[in-house]
Amino acid sequence: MSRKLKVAAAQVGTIHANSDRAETLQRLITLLKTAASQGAQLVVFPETTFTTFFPRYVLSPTELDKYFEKGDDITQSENVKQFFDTAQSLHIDVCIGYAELTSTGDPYNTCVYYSATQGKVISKYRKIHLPGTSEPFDDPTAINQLEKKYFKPGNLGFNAFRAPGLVPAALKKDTTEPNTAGKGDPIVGMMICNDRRWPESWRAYGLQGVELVLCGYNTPNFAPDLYGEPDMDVQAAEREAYFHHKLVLEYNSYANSCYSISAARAGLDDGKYGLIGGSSIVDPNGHTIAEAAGTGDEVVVAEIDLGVCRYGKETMFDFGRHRRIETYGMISSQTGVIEPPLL
Ligand code: CDT
Repeated sequence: MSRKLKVAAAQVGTIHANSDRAETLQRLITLLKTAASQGAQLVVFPETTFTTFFPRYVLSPTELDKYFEKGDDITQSENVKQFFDTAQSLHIDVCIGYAELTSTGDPYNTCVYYSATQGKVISKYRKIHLPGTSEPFDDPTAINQLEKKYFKPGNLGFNAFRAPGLVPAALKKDTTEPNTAGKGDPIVGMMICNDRRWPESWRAYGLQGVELVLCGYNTPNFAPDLYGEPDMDVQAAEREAYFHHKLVLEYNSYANSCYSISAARAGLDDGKYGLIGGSSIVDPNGHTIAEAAGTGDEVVVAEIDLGVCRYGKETMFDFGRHRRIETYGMISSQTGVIEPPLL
């Protein structure tokens, strides 16, 4: 059964610590309009899209506060309302990341799925795998990633959901059709940046029949205190960062027979903090079918057919037939490594 739709990744180039928020918002709206003009029905934006990637800085509570959107409905936030109003008027769905401060004062690294058909946010995800450290490095030249200091780990789990209005004639709930697998509105899962490196994130969605994984990211091209090989120069580290980014998207899209759309905050922030590009769309066989060319503002578009997800889900990765959960216990009961005893 063919279920075609046009999707896009909106890559966002350099945003400095002192970039004007209103100007940044206009750039995002331009990307939205570009995607719509190319027929995209859904656009994925990066992690913490509306500002620079602030977890790299050591910030006072007052400085930190300005990076967060307050309250429980991002679409009504004064700073960004125009973005969602534009998505509505263009009739385009959006997944976008932001720093969330809830009405009860809890900080999360969050993304939402805004459905133009519904005129509201229909799903929210809060980043579960927060990388980096809780305190800054002693070495003042090291690049920090203070996500564990500034955010709480996500508390919403990996909940897949159906995105209405994207594919024509989607099978509805009251159907008399006994086999609904591979029919109906697209099954979507969201994750944020570092989550994509963890197969657990993908498999949690795979077990819900996910067809489209959406992931925004801020991936440094060079952060030797945090990842890569300690002796790598910037060029080698950057090559490795691109390689691992592509590796995890291609492999996990394949192993869960789903499409994935990833969107980068890219470019050189403040003249010294480099972030990789590589925004892409990957198919259920693990092939990258569209990819950003550079590290600036750029829209990557592809027509996809969710029907293609079926083959893998019904053969190699038919979980119901092939998974052996009686042997997987330690995956959910044990966090760190316990090596076998020495002989
Ligand atoms: N933002 C984010 O999660 N970035 C991590 C790298 C952090 S360690 C440098 C990532 O997985 O890309």
